[in-house]
Amino acid sequence: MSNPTSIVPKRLLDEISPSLQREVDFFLKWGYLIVDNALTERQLRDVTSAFEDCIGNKDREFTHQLIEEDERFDCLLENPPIIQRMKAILGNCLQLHSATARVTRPGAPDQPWHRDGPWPVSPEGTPFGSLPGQINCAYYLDELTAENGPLVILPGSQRAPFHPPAGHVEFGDQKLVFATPGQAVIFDGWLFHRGGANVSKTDRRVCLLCYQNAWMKSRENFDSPRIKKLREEGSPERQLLLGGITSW
Ligand SMILES: O=C(O)CCC(=O)C(=O)O
Repeated sequence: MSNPTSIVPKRLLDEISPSLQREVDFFLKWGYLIVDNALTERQLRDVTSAFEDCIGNKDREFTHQLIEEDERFDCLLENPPIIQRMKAILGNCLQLHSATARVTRPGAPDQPWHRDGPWPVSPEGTPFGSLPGQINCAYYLDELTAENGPLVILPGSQRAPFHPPAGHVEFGDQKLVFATPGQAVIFDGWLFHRGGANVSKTDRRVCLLCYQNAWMKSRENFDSPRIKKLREEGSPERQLLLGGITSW
């Protein structure tokens, strides 16, 4: 694959509205954002039925190649309410880090606290301004409850210069996120987070689309058949998102 520089955005950041700026400020401070109406009813129906066909009835917990699974997941790739916020936070040079789906079956225990990457953090970043920058976007397809397991986060922990504790101890200022289908929860990959135990009788399903700057290494290798086709036929933005620039 050659590197088509024509797909590189002309500007790193666009002007943003005062209300979007408030969301960016909230995200930078607390490390998460809840986006209402992130999916239309139609998109939610399509994604949920694709999830059931591909993963729900199968004997597996994850797919790490969500976009490869079914075209009904394509709407998650460049979903305007999410991409608009990702660009306002990360800038216009966006690339997909990974697209995953996870099903937490009845009886699954609490996840341990974790961050999504191994890189160290300093609250101020480096003098040059770099921080590990990877933002996850979780679309829960089932309403999160105390029974099926909320998303548990520790707001502000994305800048903590230490790793999360082992296990799933309770923090006094942790937050339980009871997301509803159609919402999206955007969170900094370095935020301490974990999924709660599922003590209900039904599956708990989530799609996780993770974004980063296009100059970072991704987890997706972007060479599977559907991804290649989507990239070849896609807009410059989609080409960049799907790894159109392979090396510098
Ligand atoms: O299941 C959840 O709510 C969070 C999933 C998660 O953090 C992960 O898969 O790394």
